[in-house]
Amino acid sequence: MGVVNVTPDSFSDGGVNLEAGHAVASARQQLDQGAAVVDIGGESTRPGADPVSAEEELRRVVPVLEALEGAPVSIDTSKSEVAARALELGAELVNDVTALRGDRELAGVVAEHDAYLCLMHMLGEPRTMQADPRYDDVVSEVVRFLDERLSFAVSQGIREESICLDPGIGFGKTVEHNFELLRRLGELTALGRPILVGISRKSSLGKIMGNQDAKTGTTAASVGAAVLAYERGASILRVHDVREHVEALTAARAVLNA
Ligand code: HH2
Repeated sequence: MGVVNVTPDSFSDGGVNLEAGHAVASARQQLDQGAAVVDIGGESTRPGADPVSAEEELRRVVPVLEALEGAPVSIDTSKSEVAARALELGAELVNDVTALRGDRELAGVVAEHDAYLCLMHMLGEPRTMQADPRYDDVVSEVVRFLDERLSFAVSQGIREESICLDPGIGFGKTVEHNFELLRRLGELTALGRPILVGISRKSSLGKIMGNQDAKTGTTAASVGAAVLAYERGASILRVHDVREHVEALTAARAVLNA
C-alpha cells in the first residue's frame, strides 16, 4: 500500500502532495512501481496534529480521487462524509485510524458500499497520544482491542472477509511498544484477519539510530522493519517508498518460498 498525503503537515511528506496534480502523479508512480493500492489521506494523524473539518478534507482529496477514478485507491479517513464521497468515486477500502470509534455513521457507510475496511489500534488521540503511553502488556491489549473492534464492525453489517487489522505503529506507543508489537506479530495474525503494518519512515526508526528527537526514519530502516514484519505475517505494508519496498519484499518472498 503506497501513501499519498494531500496535507500541508504530514510527518514525512507534508506539503509534497498538497497540490492535486502532484498527488495524482505520486499515486500513479507508486502504482507503476508495484503498489497494489494507494492510500489517499487529507488529514495528518501525526503526534500533535490538529483535526481538520470534513469540508477541508473533501477539498483536498476529491480532485485527487476524481483524477484517479478506476485506479486501486483507499481512503485514509475517519469521517463518514469523506468516506462516502471517496467510495462513490471508486475507492475500495476505508482506512480508519479510529477503528470506527470516531464517527458513528462510518460503519453504515462501509457496510452500504460493501467496501474493505482497515481497523487500527490507537491509544488516545493524535493531539496527545505520545504523552507517556502505558500498557501492562501492549500486545495482549492491542489484540483484545482489535478483536473487539472486529466484532463491532461485523455487528454493523460489514463482512468479516473485508476487514484487515493494524497494530497502529506510533499511535500512543513508545519505541519499545512498537518493536514489541512487530516482534510478537504472530499474536495478531492469530485473530484470523490480514494484518496491515505502517512503520514506514516513523520516528521510532530514527530514534533507534541514536537521535532521540528524530521525527522520521530513513527508507533503509523502513525497508528493514517491513521485511521482518512480512516474515512475521504482515500481509499489507503501508509505505511511502514503494519501489524500494517492492524490491525488498520480492527478495524476501523468494527466500521464504525457496
Ligand atoms: N499511519 C499513518 C497514517 N495512517 N493508517 C494505518 N492503517 N496505519 C498506519 O500505521 C498509519 C495510517 C501516519 O503516517 P502518514 O500518513 O505518513 O502521516 P500523517 O498521519 O502525518 O499524514
